[in-house]
This record gives sequence, C-alpha cells and structure tokens, in this order.
Amino acid sequence: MRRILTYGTFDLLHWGHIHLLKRARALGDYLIVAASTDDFAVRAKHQKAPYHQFQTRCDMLEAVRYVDLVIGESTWEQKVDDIRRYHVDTVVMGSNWKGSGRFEYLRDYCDLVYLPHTPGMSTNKIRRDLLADAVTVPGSLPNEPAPVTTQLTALPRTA
Ligand code: C2G
Repeated sequence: MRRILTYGTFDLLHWGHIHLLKRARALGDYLIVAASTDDFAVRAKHQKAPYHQFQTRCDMLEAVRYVDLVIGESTWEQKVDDIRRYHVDTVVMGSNWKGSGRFEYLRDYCDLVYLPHTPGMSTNKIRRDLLADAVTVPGSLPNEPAPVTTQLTALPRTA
C-alpha cells in the first residue's frame, strides 16, 4: 500500500486541482489531502479568504473519487508529523512549488514529487473571469440586476 499526501487550499475546485489529484492518486494506492484551514490560507499563505469555507472544501474533496482521506492543514510545520502519523510514502505537489523550502526538507522523511502545473487555470483566474462577467454579461433571471456597465451608464450625469 503506497500512501500519497498532498497539500492545498483547493478553493473553487477546478480542473487544475482535479488533474493534480488524479495524477497524485495514480502514484500510489491511497491519497491523503491536507486542506488549508480558512485562517491558515489567509494568515500564513496570504491568500484571499476562500470562497468556500474549510468544511465545504473538505466535503468537496471527499467527493472526488481519487481522494481517500481529507485532513486539515493549519501550520507550515505539521508536515513531518503528518508523514509519520499517516505512514506517507510520497508527498506530491504542483510544480509551482518546485524547489520550495516549504517542501524540499521532506526528502529526509519520504519521496517528494512535483507534477506539472495545469496551465491556464487557477482559483484567482476564475474569480477575475466571474468579475468580468458580472461587469459585462446581462442577467438571465427575471429580477437579476443589469450588468454593472449598464447600471453605470444609466446613472444621471452630474455636472
Ligand atoms: N494546481 C495545479 N494546476 C493548477 C492549479 C493548482 O497543478 N492550474 C495544484 C497546485 O500546484 C497545488 C494544488 O493544485 O499542488 C492545490 O493548489 P492550491 O489550492 O492553489 O494550493 P496552494 O495554495 O498552492 O497550497 O502547504 C502548501 C500549501 O497548502 C499549498
């Protein structure tokens, strides 16, 4: 039984995340995902507050068929304990972490694999694209507000 461990916020779950989880699972028999708590994502990783709260992100990850166990990530320092507690053989991360001091030291405890990052897809890109949509795309539901651009142009011009 080869046990794999990976870390991430996994907010607004997208193909980049799923593709990483699918390939990570294929490297072993059991995949553990450590999902960042909301506080850790904001305070330690300086990310925007996740769109989906921690428990929702965990529930979504548990629904992914490649994932066998979801645990929490609340500190940078927990990784060696996680490796020992869950008898991890390999830690897997996306290549945007390649060579990072946050992971390289784990080579003393288990195998460490970086998988190619899936291009053109990120949680922040989704946020930006949705904002762009909100600004330009007319609403489809009856009482949905008009796009921001329409509202702005409808405002009475002040001198
Ligand atoms: N990922 C990817 N391709 C993308 C987007 C993400 O391969 N287009 C990978 C990332 O490289 C990471 C995982 O998906 O391995 C989760 O990505 P994030 O939720 O952005 O996680 P991150 O903020 O990198 O957290 O302690 C480590 C951190 O928790 C890692």
